[in-house]
Amino acid sequence: MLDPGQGYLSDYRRNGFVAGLPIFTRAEVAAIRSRIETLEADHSEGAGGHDLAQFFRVNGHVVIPFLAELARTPVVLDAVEGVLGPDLLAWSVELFIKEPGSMKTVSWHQDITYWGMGETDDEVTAWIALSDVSVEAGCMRFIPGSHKGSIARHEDTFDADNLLSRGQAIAGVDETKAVAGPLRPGEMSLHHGRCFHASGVNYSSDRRIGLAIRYVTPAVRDHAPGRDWALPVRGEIPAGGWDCLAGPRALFHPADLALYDRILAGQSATLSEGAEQSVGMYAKGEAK
Ligand SMILES: O=C(O)CCC(=O)C(=O)O
Repeated sequence: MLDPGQGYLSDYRRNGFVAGLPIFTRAEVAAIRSRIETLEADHSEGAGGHDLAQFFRVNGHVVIPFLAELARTPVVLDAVEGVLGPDLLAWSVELFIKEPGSMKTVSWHQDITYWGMGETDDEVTAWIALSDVSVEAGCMRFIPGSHKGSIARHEDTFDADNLLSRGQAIAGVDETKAVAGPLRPGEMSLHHGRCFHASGVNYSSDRRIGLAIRYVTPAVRDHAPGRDWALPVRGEIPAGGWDCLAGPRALFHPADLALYDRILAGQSATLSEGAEQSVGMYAKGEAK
């Protein structure tokens, strides 16, 4: 387990985020990145009516075995266990890729706003840099302590250059209080589901690649409406609000693709609640 004496837990609790935790060596990062880029080279068309970019952006762990494996990385789970306790599920595995020269950004938001999890403290994102995620490359910025408040009002922008599904944004964030969380390749940040965060354009000459794994505890959906799915990754998962996944059978296995569709339909209903236009769930040609 990462040593709580290193201060990462007290930083996380005080600020709602912590950055710079060492997870993968440079060689491990290169191997992971190469697997991602091989998938891009060989399977950009995706499968089952979804292109690869959509799988990368949402729930890739349902159909890509390698992404499910990454959600079980012991050193990541050790760090997350320090925050959430011994019983853990991975709710989503996502890749945030900003190509050099693209105008993609992420507006100020709190993750759990539209996830149907209420205002829980029991969700955390482990975000691992698979490239040099410097300030220049558009690393995340956070507002320290913002997780201590409630969910703020978000406005939908549906901006095509926004990587969020609704382009949702919190108005009036005092950016003078923002703290950047640059990460070297292989380093991780953890952020709380109510911590305000955003990220800017990638001005570097390399792709900026982040692997975001969203972890929850069994208790999170006990009082939430509707269905949702997650992958048990550590400890004991008592009967609760989650439909549990075992992980994909093989890359793009037809049964897993069918499950992917069901999960997307369920989550899309939750994510779209209150929106004035349809929420694309990152499908090709729709607002990302
Ligand atoms: O990768 C980014 O720039 C933003 C990621 C993010 O908002 C998240 O992981 O919650």
